Amino acid sequence: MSAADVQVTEGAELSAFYRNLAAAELQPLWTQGRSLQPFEPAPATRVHLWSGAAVRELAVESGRLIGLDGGGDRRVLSLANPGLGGQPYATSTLWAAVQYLGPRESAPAHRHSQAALRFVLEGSGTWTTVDGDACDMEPGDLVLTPAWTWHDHTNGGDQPMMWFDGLDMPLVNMLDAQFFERYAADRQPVSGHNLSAAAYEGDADGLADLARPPSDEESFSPLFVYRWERTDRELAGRLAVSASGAAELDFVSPLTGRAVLPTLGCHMTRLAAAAATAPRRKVGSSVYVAWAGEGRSVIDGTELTWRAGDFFCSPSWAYVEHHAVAPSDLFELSDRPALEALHLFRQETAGSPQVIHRRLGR
Ligand code: GTQ
Ligand code: FE2
Repeated sequence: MSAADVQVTEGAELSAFYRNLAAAELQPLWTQGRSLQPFEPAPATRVHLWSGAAVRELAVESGRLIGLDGGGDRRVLSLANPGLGGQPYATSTLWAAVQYLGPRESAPAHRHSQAALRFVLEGSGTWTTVDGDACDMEPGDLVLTPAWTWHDHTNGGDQPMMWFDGLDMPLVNMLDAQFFERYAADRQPVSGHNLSAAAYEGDADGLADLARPPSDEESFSPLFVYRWERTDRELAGRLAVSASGAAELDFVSPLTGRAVLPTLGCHMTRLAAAAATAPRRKVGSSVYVAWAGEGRSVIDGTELTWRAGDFFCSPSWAYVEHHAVAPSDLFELSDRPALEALHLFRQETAGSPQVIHRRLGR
């Protein structure tokens, strides 16, 4: 028998071995390449911008074409990241969407394991009832519907209402941890209006510094609505004493000083005209709502030009820097609290701005 014959025998034996592995539902690690253990996060999520004007127009059209009675319960358009193979998710861990509620419409009560929050874009006269507390929604307000709280939305006014929804949907679904329940009636009973807001008015306003004291009580904030007026005032105060022209805050629980929800974090950045943030990268993704102003952000070398109303996202471990052209406010939704809870969070700041290698226009 020649050496070549041995090779052939071994080759055939090896092929049979791989076939037997597959038949036994086994897979070798050694054929997988680096994809299972990349040297650093390798997200499928792409840097992307959704034009606010385009989203708004289609949301208005959905209001004209789609009823709430057809079993859909919510008239919602999700921001679908082009890197996620057609899944309706903004990033690998975050659901982000625009919800449209016409005058006198109401979206029925339900609850789910997925935690949700709303950042109000436009309209007035609508409230979200959260476990009996009817929270009025005005532009710039942040409204929480924590996991397993009953929630329904009612537009009692004559203006259409639009808000940004953020949920931990992909994360909870990936963990196979989702439960959903419909309330027996369209609306739950209201015990009062703006109860949590009244309880936490005053000094304990739920807005604190980036560094927050640890606490092991309470999984979510008992304050369900963070009024724009207070957010704005807090940002203005911080900007007034900022040397960089940038002011940032985290929305936190007034009880614990921790993130508003165990899986979702909310952050706000205010920039004076021509001010910028340093390039930072963190584990975990974010979705941004350009709430005011105009500017550009550089995310992993891709420059996005935005103005008020636009939405964009950053993948895990991508360097992010924001540059304001006009005085600007950016609302940021992230999965940071989930990563921190799992001790997977890291972040870094770079010394110099990124080199731009691609531009995404709007
Ligand atoms: O308003 O309850 O965007 O349950 C996705 C799922 C909104 C809501 C969404 C939801 C809701
Ligand atoms: Fe919901």
